[in-house]
Amino acid sequence: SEAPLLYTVEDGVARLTLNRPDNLNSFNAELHAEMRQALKAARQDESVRALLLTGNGRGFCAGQDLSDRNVAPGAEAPDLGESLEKRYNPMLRALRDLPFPTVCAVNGVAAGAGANIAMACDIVLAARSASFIQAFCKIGLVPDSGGTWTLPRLVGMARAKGLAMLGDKLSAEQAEQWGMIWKVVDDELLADEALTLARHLATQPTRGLALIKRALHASADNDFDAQLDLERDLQRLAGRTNDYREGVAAFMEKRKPSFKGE
Ligand code: T3D
Repeated sequence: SEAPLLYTVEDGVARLTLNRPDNLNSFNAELHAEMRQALKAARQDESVRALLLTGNGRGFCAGQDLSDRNVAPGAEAPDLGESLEKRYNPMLRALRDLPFPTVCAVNGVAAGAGANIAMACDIVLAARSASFIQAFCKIGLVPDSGGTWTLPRLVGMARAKGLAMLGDKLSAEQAEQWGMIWKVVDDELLADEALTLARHLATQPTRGLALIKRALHASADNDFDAQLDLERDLQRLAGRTNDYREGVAAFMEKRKPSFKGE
């Protein structure tokens, strides 16, 4: 297919596949528009209880399509602030705020915004041959798409600075060892394992999982005391869900729970 993004919903999983393989699924205006639509559709579709993001071809995503930027001598400088404000930032907010789990299957190189979009997902699996590159510094830019927030929290400031200021390629295995991603998977198993994981998550207590995300996201800016208060508030909500009732009942009756995401 020629569409820059493939979107399907099956078994409670919205699958988004970046599909500009000839330039490693880099983002142009068209792909941005389709991502915006797909994230909105996934959020609004009540059958969707998990999202799976991946890429077609040998790369996951090479970030901004640099062939879309006119840097000829004498050309007016493009307003990259506007690009972030209008395109990247809304995409990252929409992705991170989804009220169900997001899984990223990093099938190949993830560079620039591509690396940081992956890290904005809840669970990141990467093919053994995949890699992560904070490519921004090599072209005079700043890591965006949340990278300056995500990276130091995942790998610590020393490693965040090294990655962001050197732009070295980080192997998937190193990324796993550093706690930047959840897990490395053999290349030929990645697609299946990621789909199985997303399908599993789509059968779990969706509202509880959404509250877990809220709590963990908020922890970055809260002290211990504030976080205890937040846990109280969110647990109150979780305790009112049908899935909590079902989970406890199934445990007591020694049977498998059947969660409805309510
Ligand atoms: O502008 C704004 O809106 C601000 C926001 C910025 C967000 C950002 O993401 S800035 C960072 C942009 N990305 C990069 O700087 C990464 C550029 N790409 C690379 O460094 C390398 O391609 C990779 C390390 C990712 C992969 O290297 P390799 O050797 O495996 O592949 P390759 O040969 O470089 O790339 C394959 C093809 O994809 C090639 O095209 P060709 O020669 O076959 O016609 C290459 O030009 C194209 N490609 C790769 N990345 C991009 C790209 N084309 C346009 N934009 C790209 N980002």
